[in-house]
Amino acid sequence: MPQRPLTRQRVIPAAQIFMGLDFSTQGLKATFIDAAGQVLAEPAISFDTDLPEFKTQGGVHRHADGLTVTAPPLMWVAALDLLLARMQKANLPLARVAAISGSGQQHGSVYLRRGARARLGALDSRLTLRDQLQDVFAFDAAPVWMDSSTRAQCRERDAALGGAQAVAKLTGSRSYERFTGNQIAKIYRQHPEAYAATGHIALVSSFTASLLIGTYAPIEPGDGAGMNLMNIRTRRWAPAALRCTAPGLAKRLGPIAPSHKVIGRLSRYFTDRYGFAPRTAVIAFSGDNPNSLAALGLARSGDIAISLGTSDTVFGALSAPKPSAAEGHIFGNPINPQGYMALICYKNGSLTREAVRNEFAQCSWKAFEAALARTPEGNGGRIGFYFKEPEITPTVLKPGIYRFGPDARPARFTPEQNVRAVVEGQCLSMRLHGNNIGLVPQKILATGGASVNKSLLQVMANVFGTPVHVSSQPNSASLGAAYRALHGWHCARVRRFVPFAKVVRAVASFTVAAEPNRAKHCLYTAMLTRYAQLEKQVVL
Ligand code: 5FX
Repeated sequence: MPQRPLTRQRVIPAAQIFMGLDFSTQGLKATFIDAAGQVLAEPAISFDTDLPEFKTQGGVHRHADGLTVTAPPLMWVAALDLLLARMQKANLPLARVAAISGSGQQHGSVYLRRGARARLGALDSRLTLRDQLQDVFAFDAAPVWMDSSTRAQCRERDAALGGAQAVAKLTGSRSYERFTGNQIAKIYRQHPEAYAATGHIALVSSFTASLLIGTYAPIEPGDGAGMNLMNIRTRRWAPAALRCTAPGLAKRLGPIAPSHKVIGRLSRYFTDRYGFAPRTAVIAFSGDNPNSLAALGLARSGDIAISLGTSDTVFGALSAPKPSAAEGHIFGNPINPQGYMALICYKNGSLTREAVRNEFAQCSWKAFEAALARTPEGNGGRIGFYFKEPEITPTVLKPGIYRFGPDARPARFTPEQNVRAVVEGQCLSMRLHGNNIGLVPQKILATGGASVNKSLLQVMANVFGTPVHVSSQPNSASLGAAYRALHGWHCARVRRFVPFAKVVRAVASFTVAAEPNRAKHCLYTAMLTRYAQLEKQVVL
């Protein structure tokens, strides 16, 4: 567990520290910061290896239909106790934590039986969370963001609300398979008895916040926008969107609360069992992408982040969003209650690059980088599409790999050409689809595991024609949650909303990792038109 010495805090009274938790797809991380925003410690666990009894691969269960992907919610419950116990053992000063906020993989939903609220409020600190909560779920499998099984429900939503563009205008995105409203509609149709037994539906973020406060936590507008149920402008549930999903939904979802709100105090379970202070504040939890936006302090329109992780995402802050049925999402901005963020999401991120590496570069990133270095920019006109998973952007339900030669006809690639094609294809797609929803960068901040890969960042800089910066702090979602804990705690203390940048000054520092080469950028600009044409062929 990496642990740095605690530094003296500078801005607000001594000794207080802040914790961000990130329930990501693959594991649970925490980031501790002091009041000046300096990172103190970052303990983490992996679901696959630390909780092997749940038998997940990459934190999920993929079902035989190739479309359904779920995770056991009890695993997230067990993970919380496990990580906190490790923190206690490592003597992290939990009693000094003034506020906690958190992050969850977006879109995933948890279905709690009637009576679960009372169970959350009466936890016995001598027993584990897992032992006390194993029977509170109406479903022991939570659909997650990788699920693509709700095409029928998406069609029904589009039809009920006046078409895909109308859904996008109302909720910020057209109907997407992984969006929670469509998952709820599927569960209601397929398991009406279990839906009837469900008293509360939470997102991964609000569910894990509920564990901490001992009652149902509200949903927050950054994450709530990933449901196809919230009016993106008013940040309230859209009655028409609820009506076409399932009956009695408003009371099962509960309220939506601003991102900086103190939603409760840490329950006695955690103060008694782990030694947190009795009045530790819990600030609304949000999704992983909105939290990463907070970590990067993205405020200006030309600053774009590209997160290279299990999912690849391209996102940035926007003041005047134009929701599009064609692609992309508009979410609430977690650090600006009036603002928005735009996001493009790819399911074929790190796992797909890894699959190409394993097949064509001897399972080694060094060999992968060397293959990139040996091949010319533009790959001699070759373009490849690698959908190892059903894809979100563009919508592709059937996995497949498509390779085209310079004459736009199907072609065979050498191992090295495959390596270049996967990287160039992903970067071209990000430029194409990002531009379509107003994400036109003057500067790119790259985060996530694969942002250590210099050759990949060089391709990115050349494709976009902008410098690419990286942070020394890769855990952006848990860091963003820690920053938001500090921000929410400060707003509560002064009893008004204070601009995020005034409270969180020490946003992670960045260094330039790649500068664009003008000639190569021109080459990629010419390639983009061909890429867009070929993409239409593979999507059909
Ligand atoms: C965003 O819309 C996504 O679906 C993914 O980035 C998940 O949030 C990954 F956790």
